[in-house]
Amino acid sequence: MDNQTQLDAFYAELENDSLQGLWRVVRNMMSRTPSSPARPFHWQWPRLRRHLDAAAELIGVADIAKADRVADRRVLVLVNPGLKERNTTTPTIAASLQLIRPGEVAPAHRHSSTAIRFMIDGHGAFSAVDGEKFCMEPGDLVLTPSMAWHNHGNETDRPVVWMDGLDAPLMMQLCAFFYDDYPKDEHEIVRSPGFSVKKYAAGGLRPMPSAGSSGVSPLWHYRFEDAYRALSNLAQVEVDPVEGAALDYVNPLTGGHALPTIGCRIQLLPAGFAGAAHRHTGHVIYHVVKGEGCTTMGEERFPWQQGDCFVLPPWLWHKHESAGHGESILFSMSDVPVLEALQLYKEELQPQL
Ligand code: 1HN
Repeated sequence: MDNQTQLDAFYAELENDSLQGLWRVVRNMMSRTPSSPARPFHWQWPRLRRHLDAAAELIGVADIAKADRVADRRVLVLVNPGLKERNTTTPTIAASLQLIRPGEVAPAHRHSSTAIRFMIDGHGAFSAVDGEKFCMEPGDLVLTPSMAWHNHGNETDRPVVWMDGLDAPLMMQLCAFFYDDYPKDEHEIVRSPGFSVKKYAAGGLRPMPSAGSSGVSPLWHYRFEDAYRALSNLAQVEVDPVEGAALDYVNPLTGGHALPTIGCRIQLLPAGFAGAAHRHTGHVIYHVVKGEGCTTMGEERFPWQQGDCFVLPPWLWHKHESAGHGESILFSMSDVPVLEALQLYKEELQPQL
């Protein structure tokens, strides 16, 4: 037997005994610097809107519910071209856009996956989370902590669109997914409108924790009005060379991230802002709330406008610029809280040439 035949036979025997030579597979298990199947990618709003409107014509939420009673929502997932088989935006977070027609109900369910809604278009549609109804204006953020019951509805006379962010891919990877349907379409409302904001948005004063407080923020509604005022104030006194004026959504009881698995941030880039380049671990999904500009990721420039979404993979040099004629605002979701919890968050400023 020649050497190759001997080796082939050996490898076949190993496989038979559920073993593998590390030297044959190690390249798929390790990389010298962080590598992700996610690619830098950009979705433009006019196309997103067109497809959402087509989905609104073609697909009824009630029809989805009849076909498959799991997560019956009219949702378009932003599928990263590097993650087609997994139908996700990054390996940790799936971003999607959801359109709800007037009078529609997205039925109540809950899951171990943590979620957020970020309102894009429309006034006054709601998401009800564990018995409180949150009416959303554009730019508002609503949290759906792990295992919180949630249903959505639109009692206005126009369709609404928001962005969903779920850590479902991470939950699947961790094999920690639980899912339940609620026996009724809508969960009972047990709290008065504005309860969460009245109790927990105390403008820098720390509210008293309620019994059973967990690490998750008890404030579930962050209004754009408040975020914008804070951003504008900040931009008057200090603009970070990389991020512009940036604010993270936090748990008002602890000052830590609002959610354990999805880091939410909003940043204002003043007119003509040309950010310095940096790179860090973690994936970021951006949504353009306002304005026009350009983000360079690696060698590629991605010019963006209001409504667009784009993805930044880990450890890729990137920088943000805002057009000269006006300020821009970016909302983003990242897996940075997970990396921080595991002491894996690292950041580098690109050396100036
Ligand atoms: C989901 O349950 C919702 O509850 C939205 O509104 C988007 C994307 C993937 C998996 C479940 C919702 C989702 C989702």
